[in-house]
Amino acid sequence: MRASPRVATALFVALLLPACAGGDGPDEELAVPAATALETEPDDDPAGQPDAEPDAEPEPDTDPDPEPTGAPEPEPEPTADAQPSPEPQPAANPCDEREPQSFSTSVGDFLFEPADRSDLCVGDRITFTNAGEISHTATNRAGAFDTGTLAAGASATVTLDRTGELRYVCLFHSQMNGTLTVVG
Ligand SMILES: [Cu+2]
Repeated sequence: MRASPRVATALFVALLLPACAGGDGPDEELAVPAATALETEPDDDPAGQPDAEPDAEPEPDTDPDPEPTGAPEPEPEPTADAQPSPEPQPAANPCDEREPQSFSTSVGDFLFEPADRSDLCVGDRITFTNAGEISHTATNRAGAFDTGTLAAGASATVTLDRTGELRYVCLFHSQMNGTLTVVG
């Protein structure tokens, strides 16, 4: 029942091999946790990287949005429509295109010549000159103007200060009348 030398050698070798392998084993086991520790450390850095990525993404999103949504193109169209409208306005009032003017009206015995004038403007002046032999007036009863009494050869100038059809008469001779039309 005694063990042969070969068996004893085999047992010895069997004991040595595990011993040698066991010495290497603990070193490898220690190296493995060290590697895992290094892997956990980099996790902190990646955590910072994802934060930077989301910050950069919202910026490009906001920039492209205002450009396409900014609709300055429709705005010029309404302005183009508004431009034609102001053009007819100056044409409607010729008095905006000229300076005040002066006119002369002859006052005869029992008539004004010319009696009527049109297209007058505020600021225009009318000079009435009595070319007759008796006194007359050119009077707007609404108070727009009044020459007062004009003796033979006398004259007076009135300035138009309002728009409208300004009728006037001679206070001495009701058959003497005329109309000054002030348009602007
Ligand atoms: Cu008169």
